[in-house]
Amino acid sequence: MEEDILYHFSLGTKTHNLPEMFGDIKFVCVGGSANRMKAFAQFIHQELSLPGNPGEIQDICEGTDRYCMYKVGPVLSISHGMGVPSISIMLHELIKLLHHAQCRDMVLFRLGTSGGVGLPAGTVVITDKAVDYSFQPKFEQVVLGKVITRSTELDEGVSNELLQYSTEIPNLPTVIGTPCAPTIFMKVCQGRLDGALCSFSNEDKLEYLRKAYDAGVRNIEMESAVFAAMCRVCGLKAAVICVTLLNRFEGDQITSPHDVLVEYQQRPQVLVSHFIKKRLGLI
Ligand code: R2B
Ligand code: URA
Repeated sequence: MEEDILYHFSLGTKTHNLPEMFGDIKFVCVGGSANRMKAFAQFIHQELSLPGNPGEIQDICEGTDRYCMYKVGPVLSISHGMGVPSISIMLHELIKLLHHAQCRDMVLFRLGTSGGVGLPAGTVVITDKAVDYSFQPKFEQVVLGKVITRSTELDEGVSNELLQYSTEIPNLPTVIGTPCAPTIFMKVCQGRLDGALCSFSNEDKLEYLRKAYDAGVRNIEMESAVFAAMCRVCGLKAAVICVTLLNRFEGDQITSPHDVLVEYQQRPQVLVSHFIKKRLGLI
Protein backbone atom coordinates (compact mmCIF):
# COMPACT_ATOMS: atom_id res chain seq x y z
CA MET A 1 0.00 0.00 0.00
CA GLU A 2 1.28 3.43 -0.86
CA GLU A 3 -0.31 4.77 2.29
CA ASP A 4 -1.81 2.93 5.25
CA ILE A 5 -4.29 4.83 7.39
CA LEU A 6 -4.72 3.23 10.82
CA TYR A 7 -8.09 4.88 11.18
CA HIS A 8 -9.06 3.66 14.68
CA PHE A 9 -5.70 4.81 16.08
CA SER A 10 -5.78 8.13 14.27
CA LEU A 11 -2.30 7.32 12.86
CA GLY A 12 -1.02 6.75 9.32
CA THR A 13 2.14 5.98 7.39
CA LYS A 14 2.12 9.34 5.57
CA THR A 15 1.03 11.52 8.47
CA HIS A 16 3.31 10.01 11.14
CA ASN A 17 6.90 8.75 11.27
CA LEU A 18 5.99 5.38 12.74
CA PRO A 19 9.56 3.95 12.97
CA GLU A 20 10.64 7.05 14.89
CA MET A 21 7.58 7.02 17.15
CA PHE A 22 7.40 3.28 17.86
CA GLY A 23 10.59 1.57 16.58
CA ASP A 24 11.98 0.88 20.09
CA ILE A 25 8.87 -0.90 21.41
CA LYS A 26 9.67 -4.27 23.05
CA PHE A 27 6.59 -4.88 25.23
CA VAL A 28 3.02 -4.37 24.07
CA CYS A 29 0.37 -4.55 26.79
CA VAL A 30 -3.32 -4.59 25.88
CA GLY A 31 -6.39 -4.60 28.12
CA GLY A 32 -10.09 -3.88 27.86
CA SER A 33 -10.53 -0.65 29.80
CA ALA A 34 -9.14 2.72 28.70
CA ASN A 35 -8.72 3.93 32.30
CA ARG A 36 -6.96 0.74 33.37
CA MET A 37 -4.48 0.93 30.48
CA LYS A 38 -3.76 4.59 31.31
CA ALA A 39 -3.18 3.61 34.95
CA PHE A 40 -0.89 0.80 33.76
CA ALA A 41 1.14 3.23 31.63
CA GLN A 42 1.55 5.54 34.64
CA PHE A 43 2.50 2.60 36.87
CA ILE A 44 5.13 1.35 34.38
CA HIS A 45 6.50 4.88 34.08
CA GLN A 46 7.17 4.84 37.84
CA GLU A 47 8.43 1.25 37.87
CA LEU A 48 10.99 1.96 35.13
CA SER A 49 12.01 5.23 36.89
CA LEU A 50 11.63 7.17 33.64
CA PRO A 51 12.12 10.93 33.60
CA GLY A 52 9.09 13.23 33.49
CA ASN A 53 5.75 13.28 35.27
CA PRO A 54 3.70 10.05 34.86
CA GLY A 55 0.57 12.16 35.28
CA GLU A 56 1.35 13.98 32.04
CA ILE A 57 1.69 11.07 29.62
CA GLN A 58 -0.24 11.74 26.42
CA ASP A 59 -2.82 9.51 24.73
CA ILE A 60 -1.30 8.90 21.26
CA CYS A 61 -4.78 8.10 19.92
CA GLU A 62 -6.47 11.21 21.27
CA GLY A 63 -7.67 12.01 17.73
CA THR A 64 -10.18 9.17 18.19
CA ASP A 65 -12.06 7.86 21.22
CA ARG A 66 -12.15 4.25 19.98
CA TYR A 67 -8.99 3.15 21.79
CA CYS A 68 -6.36 4.79 23.97
CA MET A 69 -2.61 4.28 23.55
CA TYR A 70 0.34 5.33 25.73
CA LYS A 71 4.05 4.83 25.05
CA VAL A 72 6.31 4.63 28.08
CA GLY A 73 9.92 3.90 27.07
CA PRO A 74 9.89 0.47 25.39
CA VAL A 75 6.34 -0.28 26.62
CA LEU A 76 3.14 0.36 24.66
CA SER A 77 -0.14 0.28 26.62
CA ILE A 78 -3.37 0.08 24.59
CA SER A 79 -7.04 -0.47 25.38
CA HIS A 80 -9.11 -2.86 23.26
CA GLY A 81 -12.68 -2.62 24.56
CA MET A 82 -14.87 -5.65 25.20
CA GLY A 83 -15.37 -8.68 23.00
CA VAL A 84 -13.90 -10.20 19.85
CA PRO A 85 -14.97 -7.58 17.29
CA SER A 86 -13.49 -4.71 19.31
CA ILE A 87 -10.16 -6.40 20.10
CA SER A 88 -9.88 -7.74 16.50
CA ILE A 89 -10.13 -4.27 14.98
CA MET A 90 -7.48 -3.03 17.40
CA LEU A 91 -5.17 -6.01 16.78
CA HIS A 92 -5.25 -5.64 12.98
CA GLU A 93 -4.15 -2.02 13.27
CA LEU A 94 -1.64 -2.79 16.06
CA ILE A 95 0.05 -5.58 14.08
CA LYS A 96 0.34 -3.30 11.02
CA LEU A 97 1.62 -0.48 13.24
CA LEU A 98 4.37 -2.74 14.66
CA HIS A 99 5.24 -3.83 11.10
CA HIS A 100 5.39 -0.28 9.72
CA ALA A 101 7.47 0.81 12.73
CA GLN A 102 9.91 -2.08 12.05
CA CYS A 103 9.65 -3.33 15.63
CA ARG A 104 11.54 -6.55 16.40
CA ASP A 105 11.58 -9.15 19.22
CA MET A 106 8.51 -7.95 21.03
CA VAL A 107 6.34 -9.71 23.58
CA LEU A 108 2.60 -8.98 23.65
CA PHE A 109 0.51 -9.32 26.81
CA ARG A 110 -3.23 -9.20 27.37
CA LEU A 111 -3.93 -8.07 30.93
CA GLY A 112 -7.54 -8.78 31.75
CA THR A 113 -10.32 -9.71 34.10
CA SER A 114 -12.29 -12.95 34.11
CA GLY A 115 -14.68 -15.16 36.01
CA GLY A 116 -12.91 -17.95 37.95
CA VAL A 117 -13.94 -21.58 37.50
CA GLY A 118 -13.21 -23.25 40.83
CA LEU A 119 -10.71 -20.55 41.77
CA PRO A 120 -11.24 -17.83 44.39
CA ALA A 121 -11.55 -14.19 43.37
CA GLY A 122 -8.20 -12.47 43.01
CA THR A 123 -6.34 -15.43 41.46
CA VAL A 124 -4.09 -14.56 38.53
CA VAL A 125 -4.45 -17.05 35.67
CA ILE A 126 -1.69 -17.26 33.07
CA THR A 127 -3.06 -18.86 29.93
CA ASP A 128 -1.53 -21.89 28.25
CA LYS A 129 -4.13 -21.97 25.47
CA ALA A 130 -7.59 -20.47 25.11
CA VAL A 131 -10.52 -22.78 24.41
CA ASP A 132 -13.88 -22.17 22.77
CA TYR A 133 -17.41 -22.97 24.03
CA SER A 134 -16.79 -26.70 23.38
CA PHE A 135 -13.41 -26.54 25.19
CA GLN A 136 -11.35 -26.97 22.01
CA PRO A 137 -8.16 -24.92 21.63
CA LYS A 138 -9.30 -23.19 18.46
CA PHE A 139 -10.73 -19.92 17.23
CA GLU A 140 -13.21 -20.03 14.37
CA GLN A 141 -13.83 -17.07 12.10
CA VAL A 142 -16.09 -16.78 9.08
CA VAL A 143 -14.21 -15.20 6.15
CA LEU A 144 -16.03 -14.78 2.82
CA GLY A 145 -18.66 -17.23 4.06
CA LYS A 146 -16.09 -19.94 4.92
CA VAL A 147 -15.05 -21.01 8.41
CA ILE A 148 -11.34 -20.56 9.10
CA THR A 149 -9.97 -22.32 12.18
CA ARG A 150 -6.85 -21.15 13.96
CA SER A 151 -4.87 -22.52 16.91
CA THR A 152 -4.95 -20.60 20.21
CA GLU A 153 -1.74 -21.84 21.84
CA LEU A 154 0.33 -19.15 23.54
CA ASP A 155 4.07 -18.89 24.09
CA GLU A 156 5.04 -21.54 26.66
CA GLY A 157 8.38 -19.92 27.49
CA VAL A 158 6.86 -16.53 28.33
CA SER A 159 4.06 -18.15 30.39
CA ASN A 160 6.53 -20.24 32.42
CA GLU A 161 8.73 -17.19 32.99
CA LEU A 162 5.68 -15.26 34.27
CA LEU A 163 4.72 -18.14 36.59
CA GLN A 164 8.23 -18.25 38.01
CA TYR A 165 8.25 -14.47 38.65
CA SER A 166 4.85 -14.69 40.37
CA THR A 167 6.52 -16.68 43.16
CA GLU A 168 8.85 -13.72 43.81
CA ILE A 169 5.94 -11.31 44.46
CA PRO A 170 3.97 -11.38 47.75
CA ASN A 171 0.17 -11.76 47.68
CA LEU A 172 -0.04 -12.84 44.05
CA PRO A 173 -1.80 -16.22 43.90
CA THR A 174 -1.09 -17.41 40.36
CA VAL A 175 -1.82 -20.54 38.32
CA ILE A 176 -1.33 -21.61 34.73
CA GLY A 177 -4.72 -22.51 33.32
CA THR A 178 -7.00 -22.50 30.36
CA PRO A 179 -9.54 -19.73 29.87
CA CYS A 180 -12.71 -20.48 28.09
CA ALA A 181 -13.26 -17.60 25.70
CA PRO A 182 -16.71 -17.93 24.15
CA THR A 183 -16.75 -15.31 21.47
CA ILE A 184 -20.14 -13.74 22.08
CA PHE A 185 -21.97 -12.23 25.03
CA MET A 186 -20.82 -12.43 28.63
CA LYS A 187 -24.16 -13.24 30.22
CA VAL A 188 -25.50 -16.02 28.00
CA CYS A 189 -22.33 -17.63 26.66
CA GLN A 190 -20.66 -17.73 30.05
CA GLY A 191 -23.63 -19.60 31.55
CA ARG A 192 -24.92 -16.78 33.75
CA LEU A 193 -28.39 -16.87 35.28
CA ASP A 194 -28.57 -13.08 35.67
CA GLY A 195 -29.01 -12.02 32.03
CA ALA A 196 -32.05 -10.14 30.75
CA LEU A 197 -32.85 -13.40 28.98
CA CYS A 198 -31.98 -16.82 30.39
CA SER A 199 -33.03 -20.14 28.92
CA PHE A 200 -31.37 -22.59 31.31
CA SER A 201 -31.53 -23.70 34.96
CA ASN A 202 -29.00 -23.46 37.79
CA GLU A 203 -28.37 -27.23 37.38
CA ASP A 204 -27.63 -26.73 33.63
CA LYS A 205 -25.21 -23.94 34.49
CA LEU A 206 -23.36 -25.97 37.15
CA GLU A 207 -23.14 -28.98 34.84
CA TYR A 208 -21.56 -26.79 32.13
CA LEU A 209 -19.08 -25.28 34.60
CA ARG A 210 -18.18 -28.76 35.92
CA LYS A 211 -17.54 -29.96 32.35
CA ALA A 212 -15.41 -26.89 31.76
CA TYR A 213 -13.43 -27.50 34.96
CA ASP A 214 -12.85 -31.14 33.99
CA ALA A 215 -11.56 -29.97 30.59
CA GLY A 216 -8.95 -27.82 32.41
CA VAL A 217 -10.82 -24.51 32.21
CA ARG A 218 -9.92 -22.25 35.15
CA ASN A 219 -11.44 -18.96 34.05
CA ILE A 220 -13.83 -17.47 31.50
CA GLU A 221 -13.34 -14.25 29.60
CA MET A 222 -14.01 -12.93 26.11
CA GLU A 223 -10.95 -11.96 24.09
CA SER A 224 -8.04 -14.35 24.67
CA ALA A 225 -8.95 -16.77 21.85
CA VAL A 226 -8.70 -14.20 19.08
CA PHE A 227 -5.70 -12.52 20.75
CA ALA A 228 -3.85 -15.86 20.90
CA ALA A 229 -4.87 -16.86 17.37
CA MET A 230 -3.85 -13.57 15.73
CA CYS A 231 -0.52 -13.33 17.54
CA ARG A 232 0.30 -16.94 16.70
CA VAL A 233 -0.51 -16.66 13.00
CA CYS A 234 1.62 -13.48 12.81
CA GLY A 235 4.57 -15.12 14.63
CA LEU A 236 4.33 -12.80 17.66
CA LYS A 237 5.24 -14.04 21.16
CA ALA A 238 2.23 -13.51 23.39
CA ALA A 239 0.83 -14.23 26.85
CA VAL A 240 -2.54 -13.71 28.55
CA ILE A 241 -2.73 -12.83 32.24
CA CYS A 242 -6.23 -12.44 33.68
CA VAL A 243 -7.31 -12.01 37.27
CA THR A 244 -10.52 -13.68 38.45
CA LEU A 245 -13.19 -11.35 39.88
CA LEU A 246 -15.38 -14.11 41.35
CA ASN A 247 -15.72 -17.89 41.52
CA ARG A 248 -18.46 -18.74 39.02
CA PHE A 249 -19.44 -21.88 41.02
CA GLU A 250 -20.54 -19.47 43.76
CA GLY A 251 -22.41 -16.87 41.73
CA ASP A 252 -22.79 -14.73 38.63
CA GLN A 253 -22.75 -11.16 39.91
CA ILE A 254 -19.54 -9.37 40.78
CA THR A 255 -20.15 -8.30 44.37
CA SER A 256 -16.70 -7.38 45.74
CA PRO A 257 -16.29 -3.72 46.79
CA HIS A 258 -14.76 -1.32 44.28
CA ASP A 259 -11.43 -0.96 46.11
CA VAL A 260 -11.03 -4.75 46.25
CA LEU A 261 -11.72 -5.03 42.49
CA VAL A 262 -9.21 -2.26 41.77
CA GLU A 263 -6.53 -4.13 43.75
CA TYR A 264 -7.35 -7.40 41.93
CA GLN A 265 -6.96 -5.65 38.56
CA GLN A 266 -3.53 -4.39 39.56
CA ARG A 267 -2.26 -7.96 40.03
CA PRO A 268 -1.67 -8.77 36.33
CA GLN A 269 -0.02 -5.33 36.01
CA VAL A 270 2.37 -6.04 38.89
CA LEU A 271 3.34 -9.38 37.35
CA VAL A 272 3.90 -7.97 33.85
CA SER A 273 5.86 -5.03 35.27
CA HIS A 274 8.10 -7.51 37.13
CA PHE A 275 8.62 -9.44 33.86
CA ILE A 276 9.53 -6.24 31.99
CA LYS A 277 11.98 -5.12 34.69
CA LYS A 278 13.63 -8.57 34.68
CA ARG A 279 13.94 -8.53 30.88
CA LEU A 280 15.44 -5.03 30.99
CA GLY A 281 17.91 -6.12 33.68
CA LEU A 282 16.52 -3.59 36.20
CA ILE A 283 16.01 -6.24 38.92
C1 R2B B 1 -13.47 -9.66 30.82
O1 R2B B 1 -14.18 -8.65 31.35
C2 R2B B 1 -14.99 -8.04 30.32
C3 R2B B 1 -16.43 -8.28 30.62
O2 R2B B 1 -16.77 -7.80 31.88
C4 R2B B 1 -14.51 -8.66 29.04
O3 R2B B 1 -13.77 -7.75 28.27
C5 R2B B 1 -13.62 -9.72 29.50
O4 R2B B 1 -12.98 -10.53 28.67
N1 URA C 1 -15.17 -10.85 32.68
C1 URA C 1 -15.83 -11.84 32.09
O1 URA C 1 -15.82 -11.97 30.86
N2 URA C 1 -16.52 -12.71 32.89
C2 URA C 1 -16.55 -12.59 34.23
O2 URA C 1 -17.19 -13.40 34.91
C3 URA C 1 -15.85 -11.52 34.83
C4 URA C 1 -15.15 -10.66 34.02
